Amino acid sequence: MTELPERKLPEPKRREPKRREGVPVGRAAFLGLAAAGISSLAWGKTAFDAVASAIPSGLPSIAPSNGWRIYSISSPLPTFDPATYSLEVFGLLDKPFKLSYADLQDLPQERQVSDFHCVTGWSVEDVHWEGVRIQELLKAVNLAPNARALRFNSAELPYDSALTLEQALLPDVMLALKMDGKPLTRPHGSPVRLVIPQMYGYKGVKWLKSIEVSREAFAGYWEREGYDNDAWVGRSNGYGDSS
Ligand SMILES: Nc1nc2c(c(=O)[nH]1)N[C@H]1C(S)=C(S)[C@@H](COP(=O)(O)O)O[C@H]1N2
Ligand SMILES: [Mo]
Repeated sequence: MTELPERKLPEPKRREPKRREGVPVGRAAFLGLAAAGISSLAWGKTAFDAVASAIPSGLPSIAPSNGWRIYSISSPLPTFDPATYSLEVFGLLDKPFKLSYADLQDLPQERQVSDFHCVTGWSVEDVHWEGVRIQELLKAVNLAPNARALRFNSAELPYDSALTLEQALLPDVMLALKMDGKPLTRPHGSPVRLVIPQMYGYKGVKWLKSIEVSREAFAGYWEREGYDNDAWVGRSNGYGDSS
């Protein structure tokens, strides 16, 4: 894999998401984000891929290519120390709790193979994930009657996203500790990232630090920039019948 220099790479779009009141989208958001200095790292497979991925919406599209791009909103990337890491679960539940990395590893681990899609048009097929179902995580807790959603906070501030409980409990949603048979690497979000194959990649918070049980799935980092809360692959953000 060729390492490319850091470049300004806001989440570009091949198609504009639905316009929302007061939320800048598309070209304007691109310029605004670039001006604010928000950057992403792209380690594409080839320089061509990286250039293709950096093309903002509105320009002629290049056929999407496959392979991971490493995305982040700040640098340096969060570091992970197994001795001190904890995943905190708090909010609308009877007892807030923290799990160490060892605690997470001690929970029943599930495996799945699923495709990964970024809303900007690149995909990775047949990713092998291993980790903990949300169901398992919440097994022993009593949620408050008004609990309806989970907010996932990254150690990479201010990255976050949220799912309704119903979405979070889909059978193929997991907190992944391993990717393709190995513990998550730092660029991919070590020690744990959210995986929801039926939604676009921006819902999958890397460097997961805490989960807040809340009343509603309020807008996360990219959602505040105009991307859909319900990020169903092929039917959100202007794709499929959502447009
Ligand atoms: N903390 C954090 N999580 C994140 C992002 C990010 O910038 N920061 N980018 C998201 C987006 S838009 C995508 S497509 C995937 C990319 O995963 P990768 O960096 O492992 O390729 O991570 C998602 N999770
Ligand atoms: Mo993405």
